[in-house]
Amino acid sequence: MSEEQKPVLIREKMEVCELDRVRLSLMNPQLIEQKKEERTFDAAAKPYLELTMKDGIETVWDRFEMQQPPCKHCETGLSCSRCAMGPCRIIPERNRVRGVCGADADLIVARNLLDMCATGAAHSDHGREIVLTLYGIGKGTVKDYVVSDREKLIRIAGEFGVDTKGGNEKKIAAALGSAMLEEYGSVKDSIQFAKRAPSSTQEIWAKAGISPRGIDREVVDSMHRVHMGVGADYQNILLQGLRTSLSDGWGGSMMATEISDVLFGTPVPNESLVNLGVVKKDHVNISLHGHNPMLSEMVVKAAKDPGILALAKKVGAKGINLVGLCCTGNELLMRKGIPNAGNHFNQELLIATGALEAMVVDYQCIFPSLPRTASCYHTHIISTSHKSKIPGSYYFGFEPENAYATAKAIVKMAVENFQNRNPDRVFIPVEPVKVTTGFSVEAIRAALGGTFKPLIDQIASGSIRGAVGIVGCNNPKVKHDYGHVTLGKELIRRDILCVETGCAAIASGKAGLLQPSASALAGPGLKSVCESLGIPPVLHMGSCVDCSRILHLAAELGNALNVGIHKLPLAGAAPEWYSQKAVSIGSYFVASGVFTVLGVMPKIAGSPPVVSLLTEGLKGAVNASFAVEPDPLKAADLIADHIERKRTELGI
Ligand code: BF8
Repeated sequence: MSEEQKPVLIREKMEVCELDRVRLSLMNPQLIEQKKEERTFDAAAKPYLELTMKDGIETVWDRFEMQQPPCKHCETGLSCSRCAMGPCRIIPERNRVRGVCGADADLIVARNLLDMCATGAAHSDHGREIVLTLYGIGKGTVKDYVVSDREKLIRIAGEFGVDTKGGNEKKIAAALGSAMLEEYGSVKDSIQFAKRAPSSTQEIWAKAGISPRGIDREVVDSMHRVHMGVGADYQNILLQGLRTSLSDGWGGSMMATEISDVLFGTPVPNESLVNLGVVKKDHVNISLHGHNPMLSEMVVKAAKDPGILALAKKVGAKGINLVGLCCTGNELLMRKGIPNAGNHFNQELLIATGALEAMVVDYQCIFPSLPRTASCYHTHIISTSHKSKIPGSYYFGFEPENAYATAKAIVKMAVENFQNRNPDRVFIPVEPVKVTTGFSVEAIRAALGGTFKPLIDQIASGSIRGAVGIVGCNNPKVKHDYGHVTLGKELIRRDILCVETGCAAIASGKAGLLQPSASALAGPGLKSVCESLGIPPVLHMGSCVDCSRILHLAAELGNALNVGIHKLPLAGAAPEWYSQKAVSIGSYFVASGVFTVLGVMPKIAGSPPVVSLLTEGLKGAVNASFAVEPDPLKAADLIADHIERKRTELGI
């Protein structure tokens, strides 16, 4: 691939802004003021929300309103369009109690949920691309990436039984890459990283028949079961959901996390900035949005190219300012200290700064409507994944083998677009907030002096009551960031340590909870521990695949105490979840023994037996269950009660 690589415009560039504006700009000023407060808790987002409403630029909240009221059958999981005899809906009052195939409400709800879980677990494929790159480095076909954490490469290779004698890095990379690629579709009945879990947790999985196998196998198994005429028992279907999610958490996602660390460095605590104020008026601004660090890391490298920097000066910019968004933004924030512009619901508002030359995306959580939003400004949407082509975007085929040249072409295109910026529309009225991030499992262990014992001692003494993983997204059913921030604040006030990933972590960052000074908001026990270690009471552990770091941390604590994860004073929460991936993540938390509270009701209310199984019945299989609680203060009560129960059972 030459440096002359040119993008392909996927269908015509969207020029729809004016159409949207006629329709949306009918709102009166009072209504705009009211909606601004109702829609977001993110102070930096409010002026942009006001601007988009005044200018009639469509956002996720407008589309959510357009979709109201929802179909109540779909909302409760009681619609099925799985086969060509349908679509079917269960409406008992109209005597529609079974679909054409004979499936009842419980089966339809369970199949829909398994479908969602397996779709979510398939995000593990992101890990495969990273592992393929490691393999390519070993084989010499990939030249633009290197091993950055050799110690971790050798440690993980040891876990996989790869011969590391002689220390030939390429040989080890090829052998580990091959072993991990094999892991995806393995014929073995277990996966390697599941052995990190405490033995009693592994025994629980074996007894329940959900010991995770390779992710490809579990996803195909799930798809087979939801095929018409295969799975007919809702309980059996839901157990497969747990198994599939485990193969994501302890398999695909864990491999993504660990090999990303090998290639790009294991995160250590570092400082940076978050919110929409990270955009710079006098720089070329490029946002990196999506999930896979392979693209964003290479763009970081390309943005330092002297020729490109000279071009930026030539077009009148002071330099190139990269900002992260969503989870690839989390990866850059953790490893490189690249500022982060925000989470899921900041993506459209970032374009409304009027100062964004390009939004570069790979996949997951990218609104398909972004080119429409961008058509209101000079911003280019640049897509890069053959899996995620977006009409109205400029597409570059990004592959590990052509990574640097492609990244350079992308940055060059963004720099050249600086001249098309309208300075009168640049709007950056907010200041960014400081954050401390980078708490990998290794970094937490190092901060504690090389062992988890001090943390365990603090939990045993009661200074810290327990720990909670707050994860997941934004959802217009919840005021943007309100669920994450309110829950986090309430838990730390009760001396419960929070570890966070994904959009939840960014929400906390924007609210100031990722600063060591936030320990002032914590209860006395947690406050004194945080002050003595100089850490925030909410620890940023990374992106959504890095929920596997939370599993790993829980496993380390369980192994240190020689108990299953379900016995520990831990919980999970997803206050604003929306995606299929979040269903998989919540499910692997529960399947691993972690009580998990959801802030948004899944589409299951149409089957009381399914609701009962997920909120109670699962305790019999995995010693943990889900709860649904939209009010974050009440969710904090549920979590604190659970943690105290676990403490009592442990006798601490
Ligand atoms: O993978 S938290 S909105 S960006 S799905 Fe998406 Fe949700 Fe954000 Fe990260 Ni995760």
